[in-house]
Amino acid sequence: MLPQVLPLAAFAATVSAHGLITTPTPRGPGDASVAACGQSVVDNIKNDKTSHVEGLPELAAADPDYHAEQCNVWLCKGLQYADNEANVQQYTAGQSVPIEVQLTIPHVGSANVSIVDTKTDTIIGTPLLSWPSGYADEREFYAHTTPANQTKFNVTIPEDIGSQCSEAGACVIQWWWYGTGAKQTYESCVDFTVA
Ligand SMILES: *[C@@H]1O[C@H](CO)[C@@H](O)[C@H](O)[C@H]1NC(C)=O
Ligand SMILES: *[C@@H]1O[C@H](CO)[C@@H](O)[C@H](O)[C@H]1NC(C)=O
Ligand SMILES: *[C@@H]1O[C@H](CO)[C@@H](O)[C@H](O)[C@H]1NC(C)=O
Ligand SMILES: [Cu+2]
Repeated sequence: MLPQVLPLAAFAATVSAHGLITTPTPRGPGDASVAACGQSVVDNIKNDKTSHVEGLPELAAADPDYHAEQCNVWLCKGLQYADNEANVQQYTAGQSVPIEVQLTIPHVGSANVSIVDTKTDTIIGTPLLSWPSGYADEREFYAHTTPANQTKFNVTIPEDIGSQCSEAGACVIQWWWYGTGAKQTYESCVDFTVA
């Protein structure tokens, strides 16, 4: 049943979407995410991969499959590494990594792109890129003048990253956007290792 539902869900996402990393392949849902966060969180994400985090904590808490020690919806929307072993990028320290983001509904606010330690949900070093304000501005969006570098940019893997991200699953590149007026948070993650 699921394969027949997926194309429809993908189509719906292009209509109602807010934002998501499109390149490299971002973390997506699967059985491990269901086991950690529950079916209702995963159904919400499958229905619109680009939607906001707000609402997911309540969905998770009400689900009998929710395991608080495994599911943190404020990190990659709770999506689990175990479902994404086929999507791990291999980088080197100092490498410039091209990233593309799809923005389809704007909500002006702040954003950043960071390397996050998944065990502690903390940013390693400082954000690789940061927009303190003015990200996804409605006026620019509808005038088709959104700066290109909000959706297509390079990040540089820090030279001093060391061995913190040598193991797959230990680190993600997380794109995080908060629409101030909408009070909505969007997260999308890329799994990677640095040899
Ligand atoms: C990254 O962006 C989010 C959303 O705007 C913000 O809450 C967070 O404080 C930022 N983190 C850093 C380290 O700038
Ligand atoms: C993004 O592009 C704008 C111009 O559209 C420029 O002012 C800004 O400095 C650029 N930011 C980065 C991080 O390259
Ligand atoms: C990213 O870096 C590559 C290689 O340095 C460069 O060709 C490309 O123009 C950059 N992309 C953006 C969006 O700045
Ligand atoms: Cu919205």
